[in-house]
Amino acid sequence: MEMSKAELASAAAVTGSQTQELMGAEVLIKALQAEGVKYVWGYPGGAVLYIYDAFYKQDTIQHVLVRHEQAAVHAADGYARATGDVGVALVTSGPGLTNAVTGIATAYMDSIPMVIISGQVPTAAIGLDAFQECDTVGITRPIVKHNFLVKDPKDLAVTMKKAFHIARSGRPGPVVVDVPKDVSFKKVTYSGYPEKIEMRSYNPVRKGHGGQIRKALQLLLTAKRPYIYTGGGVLLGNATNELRTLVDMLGYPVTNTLMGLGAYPASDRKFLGMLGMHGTIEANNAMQNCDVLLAVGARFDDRVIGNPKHFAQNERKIIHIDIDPSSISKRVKVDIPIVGDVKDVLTELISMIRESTTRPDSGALATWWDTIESWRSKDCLKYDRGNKDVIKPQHVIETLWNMTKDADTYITSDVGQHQMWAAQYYRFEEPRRWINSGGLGTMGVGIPYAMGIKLAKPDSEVFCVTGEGSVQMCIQELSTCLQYNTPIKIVSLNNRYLGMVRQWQEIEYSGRYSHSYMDALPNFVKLAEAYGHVGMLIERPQDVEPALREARKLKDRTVFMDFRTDPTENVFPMVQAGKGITEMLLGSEDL
Ligand SMILES: Cc1cc2nc3c(=O)[nH]c(=O)nc-3n(C[C@H](O)[C@H](O)[C@H](O)COP(=O)(O)OP(=O)(O)OC[C@H]3O[C@@H](n4cnc5c(N)ncnc54)[C@H](O)[C@@H]3O)c2cc1C
Ligand SMILES: Cc1ncc(C[n+]2csc(CCOP(=O)(O)OP(=O)(O)O)c2C)c(N)n1
Ligand SMILES: [Mg+2]
Repeated sequence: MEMSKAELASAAAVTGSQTQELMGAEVLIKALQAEGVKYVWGYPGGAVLYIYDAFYKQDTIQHVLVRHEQAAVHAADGYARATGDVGVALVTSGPGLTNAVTGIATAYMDSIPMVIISGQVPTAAIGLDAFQECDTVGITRPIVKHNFLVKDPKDLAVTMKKAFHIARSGRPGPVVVDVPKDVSFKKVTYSGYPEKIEMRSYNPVRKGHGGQIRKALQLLLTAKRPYIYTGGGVLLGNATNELRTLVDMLGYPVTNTLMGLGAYPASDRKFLGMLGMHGTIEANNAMQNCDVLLAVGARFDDRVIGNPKHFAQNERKIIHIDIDPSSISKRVKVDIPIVGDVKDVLTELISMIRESTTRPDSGALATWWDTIESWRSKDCLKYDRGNKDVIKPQHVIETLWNMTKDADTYITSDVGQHQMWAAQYYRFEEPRRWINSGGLGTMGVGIPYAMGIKLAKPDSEVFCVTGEGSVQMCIQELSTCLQYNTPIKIVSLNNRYLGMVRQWQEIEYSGRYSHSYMDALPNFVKLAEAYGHVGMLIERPQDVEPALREARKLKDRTVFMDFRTDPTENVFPMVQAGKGITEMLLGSEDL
C-alpha cells in the first residue's frame, strides 16, 4: 500500500521518549522517511548489508532491486524528472559505485535532483586497499553537485538533511552520501530529523534583482524581432504556467531546447519547434536573426548555438534568467543577467508588464511574424510519408503521437537518431512528459527511465523510444520490469545501425562506416518472451498502427515492439560540426 508523504514523515518521528538508540542504518531509513521518499532503486553488497537489514525491518519505503547499478541511478533519475521529487538510489562500495557513475554523470549534466547512497568499507580500512574499496568521493567529485563521506553516525541525520536540501534547491543536481559499514552499524542517540538546515557556504538566490528585471522589461518591450529561448530550467523550476502567461501577454515567438520540450505547448502557433543541431529552420533562423533574445533556464549549449563565431555575427541583446550564476556568460556574452529562480523572476516580470503602459511594437512584430512564417512554410520536417515499402522511423513516432496525444502519456528515449525523431515528431504539450538524456547523451537510459516512471505513475502509459543499439545497454532491466509489475511499451526503431554514428560517418567521414553496423543482433521477440514479456516484429508500414494499437491494449504487459525501419534514413535538419545554426542541411539532396 502506498503511503502519503505525511504518513512517511510520521514514521520517521521519534516514538515514546524523546530520544532513541538507533543503528546508523536505521537513522538512514528515518531520514528517507522524513524526506517523504517512497521508492529507492538499489543493489546490495557487503558494505550496505546493515542498510539492507534496516530496509527489511520497515514497510514504508519500497526498495526496487534492479539488475545493474547503472539502471538503479537511471530509474531514480527518470522518476525525479517525471515527478520533480528527489530520486534516490542505493549501491554498495567499489564496483557498485563505479557501475553507478554513468547514471550519476547523466543526472549531473541535466541538473536532476538525486541522492545516491553508497556503501563504503569500514572507516578503519579506508585507504588500505580493502576489499571492494574505491575512493567514492574522489571518483564522483566532478560529477556531483556535492558529496559527503560520513565518518560518524552522529552526523548521519544532518548529512542526509543537507544532501536532500542541496539536491533539490538552487540548480538541482545529484548528491552522493558515502556511508562506511561501521557507520551504518554503530548505535547513536537519535533525537529526530532536523527540521531546518543552515549552510553558511550555500545559499542559492531565488529572487531576481528588481532593477535587472525592469531593464529586461524595457528591452523586451522595445524589441523589433524578439525571441524567447527556453530550456530545462523552466521544467526544473516548475514555471511552465508563468512561461505560458508571459508568451501570451507578449505574443512573441518561443522555442524550447531538447531539455525544455513541453515547457510550452507544441500545438501553439507561437511555438517554433526545437532549436539547435536538429532544430527547425524557423527556430534556428529566429535565434540568429532576433534583436532581443530572452533566454530562460537554458545554457547556450554547443548543440544549440552552433559555431559561436557565426552566432556572434548578428548583433542581438541577450537577457538571461538562470539560477546558477556560473551558467551566465559562460558560452555567449549576456547583456542583462538575472540570477534567480525562473518562477520568481517570471512572476515579477509578468506583474511589471501588467503595470506598464508600454506595449510591444505591433507593427514590427507583425513583420517579424511574416518572416518567421516564410521560414515555417518550408516545412522542414517533411519526409516520405506515403512510403509503402519500408517503415520510415518518423512515421512510427508520428503514429504514436496521433494515437496517444490525448492520453496520459510519458515518452522516454535512448540516445541516437530515434531520440531526435521522437523530439521532432512527438509534439509535447505538457511539462515532464519527455524524459531523455541531453547533456551526457547516455545510451541505455530508456528502459530504466520508463520503469522508474511507471512505478510512480502506474495509471499512465509509458513508452520507451529506443534503438537496437541503445536498448542493449540496459536490457537486463526487462527482468526488473517483470518483478515489480511495471508494464512499459518499448518502441524500438531497429535500423541495424548505430544510426547516429552512421549518419556522421556518411556526412563527415565520406561514407567510411567504421564499426557502426550492428551484426548478430538478438531475436528481440524471443528475448522479450524469455524475460516473460510480449514481443512483436513489425516489418511493413501498414502494420505500424495496428501493432501500436495492440500493444496499448495489453495494458498489464511489457511489450517490446521491434520495428524494422529504413536503415539509410538520416535526421534532418542537421547543423554540421563547426557550422552556424542557420547553415542547415535539410535533406539528403544537400549532401
Ligand atoms: C544526439 C543528441 C543531439 C542533440 N541535439 C540537440 C538539439 O538539436 N537541440 C537542443 O536543444 N539540444 C540538443 N541536444 C541536447 C544538448 O546536448 C543539451 O543537453 C541541451 O541543449 C541543454 O538544454 P538546456 O540549455 O535547456 O539546459 P539544461 O541542461 O536543461 O540546463 C538548465 C539550465 O537552467 C538552469 N536552471 C535550473 N533550474 C533553474 C531554476 N529553477 N530557475 C532558473 N534556472 C534554472 C540551470 O542552471 C541550467 O543553466 C542533443 C543531445 C544529444 C544526445
Ligand atoms: C554510452 C554511450 N556510448 C556511445 C555513445 C555514442 N553514440 C551516440 S548515438 C549512438 C548510436 C545509437 O544507436 P541506436 O541506439 O541503434 O540508435 P539509432 O541512432 O540507430 O537510432 C552512439 C554509439 C553514446 N551516446 N552513449
Ligand atoms: Mg540503430
